[in-house]
Amino acid sequence: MYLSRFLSLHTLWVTVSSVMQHYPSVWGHYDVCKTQIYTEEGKVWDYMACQPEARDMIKYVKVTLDPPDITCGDPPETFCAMGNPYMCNNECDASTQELAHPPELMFDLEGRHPSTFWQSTTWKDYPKPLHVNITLSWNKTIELTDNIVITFESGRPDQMILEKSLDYGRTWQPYQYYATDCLDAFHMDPKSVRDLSQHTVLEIICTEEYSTGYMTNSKIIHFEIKDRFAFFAGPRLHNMASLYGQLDTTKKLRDFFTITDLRIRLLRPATGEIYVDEQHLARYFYAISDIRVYGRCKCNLHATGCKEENKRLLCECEHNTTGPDCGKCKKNYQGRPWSAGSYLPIPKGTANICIPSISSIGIAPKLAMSTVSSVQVANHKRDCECFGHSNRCSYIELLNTVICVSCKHNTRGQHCELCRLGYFRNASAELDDENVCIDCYCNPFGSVHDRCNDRGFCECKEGTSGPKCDKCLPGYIWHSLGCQPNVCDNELLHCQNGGTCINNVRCQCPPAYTGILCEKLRCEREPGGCGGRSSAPGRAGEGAGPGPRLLLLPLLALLAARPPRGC
Ligand SMILES: [Ca+2]
Repeated sequence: MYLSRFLSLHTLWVTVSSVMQHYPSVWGHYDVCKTQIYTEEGKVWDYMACQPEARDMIKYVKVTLDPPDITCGDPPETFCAMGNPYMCNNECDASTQELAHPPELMFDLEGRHPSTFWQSTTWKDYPKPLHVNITLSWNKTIELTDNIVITFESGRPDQMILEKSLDYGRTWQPYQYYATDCLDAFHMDPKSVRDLSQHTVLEIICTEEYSTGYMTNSKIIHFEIKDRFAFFAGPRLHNMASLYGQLDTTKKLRDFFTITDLRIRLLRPATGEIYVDEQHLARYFYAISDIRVYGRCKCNLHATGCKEENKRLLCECEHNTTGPDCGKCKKNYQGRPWSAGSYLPIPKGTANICIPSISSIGIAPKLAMSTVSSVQVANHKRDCECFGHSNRCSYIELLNTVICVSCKHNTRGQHCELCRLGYFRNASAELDDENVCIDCYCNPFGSVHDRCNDRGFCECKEGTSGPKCDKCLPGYIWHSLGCQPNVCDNELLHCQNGGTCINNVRCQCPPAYTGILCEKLRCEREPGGCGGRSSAPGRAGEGAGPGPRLLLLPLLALLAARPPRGC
């Protein structure tokens, strides 16, 4: 008794602890691309989805300013103090280190006092706009993992657009608009990221939160990555699995957080007032002390390392992949098309490794199709990936590919990843579940065939309805062979000449009438027809036609021939 209780507790603990070790509580898993495991075939590699750690991406950035001569100090000029706009004897001089404000001071180590900062020329050409584009380029796709933070030394600009590029600066899309008055500046209603939801998370908004003018104490502007993550992962990002699941299945969402370049478009400096003080234009300029961008190299879940080589970031690709983003299979590893790794199933994901090209793994090329075990194909089962529905694969020379054979559990396809005809995908089961495919159960009489769509709906014959085609549309009635149109009803198809509709399938006609709706005189079908008698063929509604009269004649003759009562 005690022993069995102990054993069951022990079993429970083993189960719980094995589950626990698969669910790391911190964000930062997917940090291993492969491990060695022992199987009956010996030591083999077990592969999993992996990604580099998130880090400070500013170290690797290249900055470009447009116009190129927009930095102050060449020639030297004076500007008004940040805290006191009427003290206008500060100097910017590019040729003197202490008085110069070059762009690199936006990216140096902060924390010292006073801050180091880049500064533009003043707005001396007013009313011509003071426009500056600051472009940050990585020459590599980056996935953002934390807020973009820009710290101004001047007041935060009255108007600014943060833009992103995904194609190395060829095309740009807005990320967020910033203005003291969104409606006036960009014809947009002001919004905060907190006004968004899971469904509107990709909306590009204009915010007034960070543009409160010259005299405000706060100097920081955010682009809120974490608040957007929180719509999926919860307020403290405790459910990253949910976010990863969404990123895996929604390309648009993944692309939203992916960049190669950022562009800060400064459109109007902080004025702090409605009107620009034209007597003191040295009050107006842009100055930025710090820009922070955190993210990770995008390696398509095929690398944990990302190194700088010849001033360019490159993924250190695993899983037999190559390219700056591990975006293709290595030479001799093109046994199937390249595919990005997947975060699913949580927590180890799916590696989708590139497998050796068939010619490089010693399969006899003369075979048009040969059934071989996974071990023969490439020495480990990974090349025979059948989601547990088969353990046998074939090599098809013509396609130069390996396919699963004898897929069980009603599956089919190269990796037993599809359902057999007559079955549909169980949306609540994983691909490796034995119950992944459900029988369509199409009614054999009501359906065109036994196949159904991905929601289990069958294709119905005329007059038939219902997901399984086992119901009849109005005007139809189920016979032994499916739905047939009603012969008669009480609406459109009336039985005529006094006929009665029986179960919608036939009219029971008076003896003198015949036809589907009792529309014909029976005598019309007899030899000689209806003779000289009125043969008005039964018109609809003509219940009192010649028929009843014809019936009455012999009856009256019979009555007349009867002897009087009482004799
Ligand atoms: Ca700085």
